[in-house]
Amino acid sequence: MHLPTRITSLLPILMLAGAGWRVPGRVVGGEPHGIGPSAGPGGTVTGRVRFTGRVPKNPVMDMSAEPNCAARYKTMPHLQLVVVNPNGTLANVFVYVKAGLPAGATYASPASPVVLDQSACEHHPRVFGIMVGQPLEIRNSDPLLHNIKVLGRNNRTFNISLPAAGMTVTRTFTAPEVMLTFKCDVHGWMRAYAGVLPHPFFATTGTDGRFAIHGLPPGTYTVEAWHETFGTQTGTITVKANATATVDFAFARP
Ligand SMILES: [Cu+2]
Repeated sequence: MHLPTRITSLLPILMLAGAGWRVPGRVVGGEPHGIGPSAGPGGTVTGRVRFTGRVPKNPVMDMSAEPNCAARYKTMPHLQLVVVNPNGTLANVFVYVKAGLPAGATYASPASPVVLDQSACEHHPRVFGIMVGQPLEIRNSDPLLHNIKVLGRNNRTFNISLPAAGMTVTRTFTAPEVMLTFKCDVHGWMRAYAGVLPHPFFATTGTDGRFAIHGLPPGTYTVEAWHETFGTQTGTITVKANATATVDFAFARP
């Protein structure tokens, strides 16, 4: 793996900076990264994803096999299997247009990468969308080895070793797939999920449980909401030009 000289020279500094880094063990809601890339003028689909019922407790991560990770936390963090926001909504829900786009329409993928960071022995973000052909920059911000494995059904499976802080590798995906699973061979608790789509009409809920998908041509669409623990739900929505249509979802503990 090629490591640029500039990064190599920074490694000792990055490793020193990482050595004193401690993160309180708390449930971190999804970042407010919920807006998918805009596809120009058109209608908007927006909504929120509620959670009903008793909030399940996420198990504590077992970092006993990796003291270097455990040392980063004052108290052990919890798995992020279900992240319910204080307002009763659900974070880390991937919402996307599943059907209804004009037949034969194609959409250019952005040149700007989506970044998947390995930080404090977790993937960040945990749930995200990316277009077919769009670069995914996989980065290690920890001064220890992460081995990122992608388990694809439609895309080729790969396995990337990033042994030091500051290392990055870029990959692209060739086919739509909802969802691709990312794991780390070294740290069994690490998980991330990517929705790979041939269009830009997707978003992920964050700390407010909301999503917004912009730039849809007028039409009737099937919109799907995916959650790693609760599965999928679909809704049907009609979008008019320059107008906002709302579709809400609600997941409950089975
Ligand atoms: Cu790892």
